[in-house]
Amino acid sequence: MSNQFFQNIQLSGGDSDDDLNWNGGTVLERAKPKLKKPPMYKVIMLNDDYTPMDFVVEVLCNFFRLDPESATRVMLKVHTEGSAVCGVYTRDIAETKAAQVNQFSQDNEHPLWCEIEPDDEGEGEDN
Ligand code: TYC
Repeated sequence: MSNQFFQNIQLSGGDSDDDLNWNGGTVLERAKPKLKKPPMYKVIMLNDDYTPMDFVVEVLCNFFRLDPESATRVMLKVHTEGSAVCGVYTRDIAETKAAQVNQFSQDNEHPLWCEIEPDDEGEGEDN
């Protein structure tokens, strides 16, 4: 028997005469679950010279569920450093959030822009 929970370990018989009545056997050992964490993506917000600061804070509160204090901190980081991470998500969610922000900004005639990039942090630390 071998499945996702157990793996067979084959025990081979030795060559010595003492082993004549034993021709090997099987034991089951608990297998490591083969679960992989999904690759994660950062949503990165870019600075521009035109979008009003309170619009950026509103976006960070509404799309990234930040409280007003954290949203203000992230907005000021983007403003002073050029970009900042708004959140880290699976690929689908990161793409959706970036697209929603970019559409909402365009609808409101602001050049505010988000993009996504792979998050290398924590890679290869499954199980
Ligand atoms: N730099 C903008 C201003 O001075 C504010 C701003 C902050 C714009 C963050 C975009 O992602 C941004 N009004």
